[in-house]
Amino acid sequence: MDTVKTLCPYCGVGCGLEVVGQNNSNNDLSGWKVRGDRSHPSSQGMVCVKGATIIESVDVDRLMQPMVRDRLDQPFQPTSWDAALDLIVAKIQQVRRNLGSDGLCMYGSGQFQTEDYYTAQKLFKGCLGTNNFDANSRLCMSSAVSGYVQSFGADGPPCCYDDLEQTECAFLIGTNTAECHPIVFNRLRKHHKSNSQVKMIVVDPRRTPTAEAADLHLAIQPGSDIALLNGIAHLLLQWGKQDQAFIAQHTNGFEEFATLVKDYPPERVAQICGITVEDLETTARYWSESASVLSMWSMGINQSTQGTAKVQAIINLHLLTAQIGKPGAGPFSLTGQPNAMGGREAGGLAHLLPGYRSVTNPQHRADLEWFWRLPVGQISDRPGRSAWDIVRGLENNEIGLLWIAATNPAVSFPDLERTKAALRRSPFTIYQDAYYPIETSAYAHVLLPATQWSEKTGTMTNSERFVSLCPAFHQPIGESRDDWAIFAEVGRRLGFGDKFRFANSAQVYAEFVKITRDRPCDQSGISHALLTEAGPTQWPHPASSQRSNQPKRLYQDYRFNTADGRAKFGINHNNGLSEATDDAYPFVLTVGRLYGHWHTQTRTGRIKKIQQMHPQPFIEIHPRDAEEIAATAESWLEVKSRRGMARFPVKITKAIAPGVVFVPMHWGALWAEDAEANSLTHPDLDPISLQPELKACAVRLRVLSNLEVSAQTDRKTEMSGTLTQ
Ligand SMILES: Nc1nc2c(c(=O)[nH]1)N[C@H]1C(S)=C(S)[C@@H](COP(=O)(O)OP(=O)(O)OC[C@H]3O[C@@H](n4cnc5c(=O)[nH]c(N)nc54)[C@H](O)[C@@H]3O)O[C@H]1N2
Ligand SMILES: Nc1nc2c(c(=O)[nH]1)N[C@H]1C(S)=C(S)[C@@H](COP(=O)(O)OP(=O)(O)OC[C@H]3O[C@@H](n4cnc5c(=O)[nH]c(N)nc54)[C@H](O)[C@@H]3O)O[C@H]1N2
Ligand code: SF4
Ligand SMILES: [Mo]
Repeated sequence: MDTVKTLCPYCGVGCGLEVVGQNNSNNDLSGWKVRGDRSHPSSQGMVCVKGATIIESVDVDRLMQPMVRDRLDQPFQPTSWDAALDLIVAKIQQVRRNLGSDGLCMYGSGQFQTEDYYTAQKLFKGCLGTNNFDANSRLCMSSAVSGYVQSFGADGPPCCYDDLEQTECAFLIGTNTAECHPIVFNRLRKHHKSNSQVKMIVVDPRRTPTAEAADLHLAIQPGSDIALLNGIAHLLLQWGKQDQAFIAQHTNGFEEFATLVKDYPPERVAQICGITVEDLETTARYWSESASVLSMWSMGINQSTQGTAKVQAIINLHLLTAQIGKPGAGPFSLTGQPNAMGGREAGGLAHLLPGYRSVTNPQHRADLEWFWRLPVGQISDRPGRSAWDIVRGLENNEIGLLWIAATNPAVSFPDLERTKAALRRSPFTIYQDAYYPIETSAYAHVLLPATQWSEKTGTMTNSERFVSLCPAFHQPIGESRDDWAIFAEVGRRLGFGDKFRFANSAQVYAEFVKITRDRPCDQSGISHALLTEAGPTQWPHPASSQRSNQPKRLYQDYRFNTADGRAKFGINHNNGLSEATDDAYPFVLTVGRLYGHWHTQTRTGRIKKIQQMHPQPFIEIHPRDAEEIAATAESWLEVKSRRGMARFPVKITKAIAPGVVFVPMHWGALWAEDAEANSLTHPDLDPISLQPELKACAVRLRVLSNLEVSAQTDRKTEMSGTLTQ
């Protein structure tokens, strides 16, 4: 039997896995088993149901070979890799002639390995000279990135998981950690349970399993987080609980901040948030009385038109009280995807370059031009198209070639009807994924089969900056190829042979780490060989460093990455939701996740145990609201927003705040009829992070008649039918 140490390819917790089985000549994976790796520093042997069952999805419904078609209404025809790559290269050249390089566009994913990300940046931003590479992290972590940059001068979560066991007060806001980062939550929960003085506060309009475990649950109204955070600051200042010395020596903007929070007295804040003054005061008291406070957040904060401002408002509280750079303290964004962190390091958003660099910074562009041996001025100084800007570009005929990899925008983008209409306009779409069918395959002209976890070797960085190696341990399924290798081959065929001489992904990583040298995310001392020998390694890890003397936390010396080394208070008022409720659309819809499923179900929908755990979509509604619209436990609701419609069976529960309804994001067109959450959402963006407000829109509800319910439940989704639209 072989035992392979690897990383779970689902969430950003980044649990170490041990996969045990026997490699056989027919590539049969049925005998392989997965268990937690006790030696992994982040997860210490724990796994959740997703990690434990991952192997079951690896060889089901895989895309086996490249496929092509001229038009979306035609069936796909199998083709060879050579023919598919020649076609792609010819199209790229044609688009460059007709529209210039900015007519090309790639949309990638936090599920890429760092080597995939890096190769794509070199091809697009370097060789082709367009910054049109964005990733699904734009829908996920980009507000955390811009919040950190605004406050600290650089990205990078400053905390580590050891803080979970050292904190005196965990402040969880806009995160359902128990279901979405289960092993982080296990570690925190254990600490909380065994130390009575440790406090846990959860801020979420839903009483989630996370909130169930808290000492204090603040069920605030969606879109009121900044009022709450400024209200806490108001009380801390009123009580004189700020750390004056830290503020004076290490921050800027305090005076303005103190003036701002005068506008947030307790009564006003309680009223905006829909909570009691007493609960607000208790929260501020926990903050002020705890020797260490650790904030954690994810999509309930980031996915908002004020996402960056919300992140800054959280960080403000840490600056006010000097709760940073020490054990058990700090503002900790929990990364969603397994390698969204690696994506940030490799420059995988349309405004970034590898090594935490920015396309708008002349020195940063010059660094990369020199390193990649490109002519001066080759890298564009304009940020490329962010996720939603791809839809606008397609609508305006500005995109000639769209290349989508490792993400399923035909389910996960906001305003799906508009998104789908835009995808249908694309002159040429390449879709590179491991599975078939997937909702987005319906919008592709070329399908490229990608290898995935277990059959490709590469690195991923988790939420606490640990880089782990995920080695290939069996043959690729079908004719699938590694993402980085596909990008490199296209680069060579376009005439950039000298830039893509990589024989394997270890060489790609070795090149990448060189440009992280002396940058905040310095990992120039890490290599595939080191990760194999010594195991997961946390950055910063410069070439000269010893493993043992690396700081686990950033900013222990209180020197921030700004010009004067000081962190900055953000000055932001609470603007509320981008789409407020009104008489026509009186409810706030919020959309999120369930413990067992992963996003659009490409893997988890194909795992029996998980399907049984979450058999169908539903809508959560408060008993008071249910009574008002005359819904019973057996009802189905039609949900309409200004953009679309969906239908769900009802779940009446006090776990949701009155006036708010919740639906899971997991059911796209392949998995249920009319249950796409994003047919309802809107694409309004945060002006800085360009992240859409996927967490909230205004809807109205109608109870379906018995006749409508039976018609709805009879309509079975024909997978192939959906795919040839
Ligand atoms: N099981 C599972 N785990 C996952 C994933 C998955 O698909 N399935 N995906 C991974 C990814 S990529 C991500 S990004 C993370 C996401 O992890 P989370 O952010 O924890 O998950 P969500 O359910 O999207 O949203 C979290 C909570 O935000 C709350 N919320 C909504 N509006 C507001 C608001 O205005 N204010 C506040 N304070 N809260 C609000 C919702 O009620 C919800 O409970 O999970 C990762 N882990
Ligand atoms: N309303 C609403 N919408 C949301 C959200 C929300 O909370 N509310 N959350 C948003 C967030 S945070 C996220 S992260 C997105 C997620 O949305 P998506 O990224 O669209 O969802 P996934 O189902 O994770 O799609 C990942 C795809 O990558 C493929 N894949 C896996 N590994 C590999 C590989 O190595 N190579 C290649 N080429 N393919 C691979 C999988 O088969 C799968 O098809 O959804 C966003 N949309
Ligand atoms: S907590 Fe996240 S990384 Fe860990 S096993 Fe579960 S899905 Fe995988
Ligand atoms: Mo995400």
